[in-house]
Amino acid sequence: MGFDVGIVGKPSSGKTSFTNAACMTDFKVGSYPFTTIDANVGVTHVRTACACRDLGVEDDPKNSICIDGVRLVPVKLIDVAGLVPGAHSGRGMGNQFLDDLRQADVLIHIVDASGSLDSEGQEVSSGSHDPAEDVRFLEEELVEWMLGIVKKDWRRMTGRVRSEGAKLEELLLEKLSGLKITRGHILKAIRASELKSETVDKWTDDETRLFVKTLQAVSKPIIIAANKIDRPGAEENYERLKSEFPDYLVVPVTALAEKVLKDLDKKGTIKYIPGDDDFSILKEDDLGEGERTQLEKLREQILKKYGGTGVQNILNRAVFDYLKMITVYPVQDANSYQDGDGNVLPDVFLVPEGTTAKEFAGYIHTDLMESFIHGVDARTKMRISDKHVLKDRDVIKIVSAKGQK
Ligand SMILES: Nc1nc2c(ncn2[C@@H]2O[C@H](COP(=O)(O)OP(=O)(O)OP(=O)(O)O)[C@@H](O)[C@H]2O)c(=O)[nH]1
Ligand SMILES: [Mg+2]
Repeated sequence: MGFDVGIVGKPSSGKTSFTNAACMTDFKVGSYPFTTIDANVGVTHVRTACACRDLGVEDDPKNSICIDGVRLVPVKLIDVAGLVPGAHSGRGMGNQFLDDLRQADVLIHIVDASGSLDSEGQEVSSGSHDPAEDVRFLEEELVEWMLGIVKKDWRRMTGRVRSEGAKLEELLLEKLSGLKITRGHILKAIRASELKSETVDKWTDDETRLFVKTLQAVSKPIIIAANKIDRPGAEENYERLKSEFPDYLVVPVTALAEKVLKDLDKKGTIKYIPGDDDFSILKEDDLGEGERTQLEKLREQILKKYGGTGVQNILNRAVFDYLKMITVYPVQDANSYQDGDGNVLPDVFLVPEGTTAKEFAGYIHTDLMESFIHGVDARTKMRISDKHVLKDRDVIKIVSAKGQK
């Protein structure tokens, strides 16, 4: 199972900087709008406590990384072109970037919290732009985009529901499946909007819009990165964003600081684990006087104050709080926690909360689900049935009729 996080926001808000910091990529960053045109795709990680620690074993991670008992699980980021008001009707880079977001499971909205860019990404004097406006217009654009897709062939579709008794959710599913929208998302959105699918031909424009807005919130929830938190005025705006949008998750972020720390860690100058609220200096001599002062400032004014640079924090919250994922470790030997090649706890999967043992087998391989016999909880060595609901950090062996994993 892969998870895709869409990185969205107006031009120059720091989307590519965030992606580079998270993925250690080198995509082009620039202080002028529309530096990014074609989407950049990178791989980063969410962090969780690794099962190796409580099992007391040394692990050999394959599909992920383990540093000092912290397991880093890969997720994909899609960094798209900047979005300007009216994009759905072709302004700026238009709709293309929206199409790049089809595969996203969750969106991180990179907001310039310093308020020094207008809604088109052009520099204005610091603090003169209200970032709350950006939050509103981005959602508006997404809803318009989805509405355009839903409304296509609307009359014919609603006619089929009325005269042929076709199911609205099935017709919508066909239209929207390319957007990673599931039947569950559609049903949830109809319910939450208090609408009836049988009478869809009588929905008013406002009701249809409400349904699409709910569908967007359910299928591609937005969380907000108050980026450039290191800049003057950003803290105030961050506080205001939190109080103006109590239903959103707003996380203070500095993509710039995260990149600095990771680069120094890569060089071996400091030790910094992404998401930590501190670092240690390993090679004092590699740092000039100015650099040391900058680093100390970063430690006090960012890491200590906000509990980290926010890059890792927002990714973790997107995957674990919003998408409600848990981590499960498949093994072939329930006693040694190894795969067939002797690797201890080689893989970890992100699966939705509520996943059963049999569904988990399906995530590993379709064959394994089809020939599923039972599972074994490697922590307790107990047999588990197909319907057994897995917990976070479970270590599971699947026993199937077609060989095992
Ligand atoms: N101070 C500070 N500057 C940042 C931060 N993140 C990005 N920047 C700067 O903001 C400018 C724009 O960064 P990009 O990452 O290219 O922004 P973008 O959103 O990808 O822009 P487009 O691709 O044009 O839409 C660059 O000058 C970055 O150095 C941050 O956390 N703090
Ligand atoms: Mg960019």
